[in-house]
Amino acid sequence: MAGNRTFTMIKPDAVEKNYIGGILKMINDAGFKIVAMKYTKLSKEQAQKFYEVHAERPFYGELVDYMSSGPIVAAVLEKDNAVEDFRKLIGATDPAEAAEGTIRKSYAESKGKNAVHGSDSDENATIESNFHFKPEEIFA
Ligand code: DAT
Ligand code: MG
Repeated sequence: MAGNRTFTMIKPDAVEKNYIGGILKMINDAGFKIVAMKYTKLSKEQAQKFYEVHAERPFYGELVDYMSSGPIVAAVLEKDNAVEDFRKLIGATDPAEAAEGTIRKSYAESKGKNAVHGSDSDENATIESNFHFKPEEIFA
């Protein structure tokens, strides 16, 4: 059965451009409830660890530098079928390929600076939520 939680980050490009409010509105309007949220900044070491699964990919260094370059918003979201529905809401990795009405179509600037992160599985949603939040920081 699909889980009911996913993890998201509003990335440095979107924070820098004052898109936090617009993105959170799209998230709420799509029926997601915010159950944990933090305005924070990743150290280079934290970004390396968070994106460890991409360590072998050619863009890893660029991704780590970028994700630790400025503040982000980290949040845990709740909704039925959360992971799949949130991936649909954010759209394709490359905003040029993202569908109309998706967050990345509306707010992302490039494949690297693509405004938001969304977990790709229930297992990773749990791992990523635990990376940023203690259980007692999540209020359902
Ligand atoms: P997604 O964020 O859609 O799950 P992913 O997991 O394949 O995409 O990649 C993680 C992040 O890495 C992505 O949000 C932006 C960056 N990235 C992916 N492909 C890239 C590329 N070809 N060039 C630069 N950055 C890339
Ligand atoms: Mg991914």
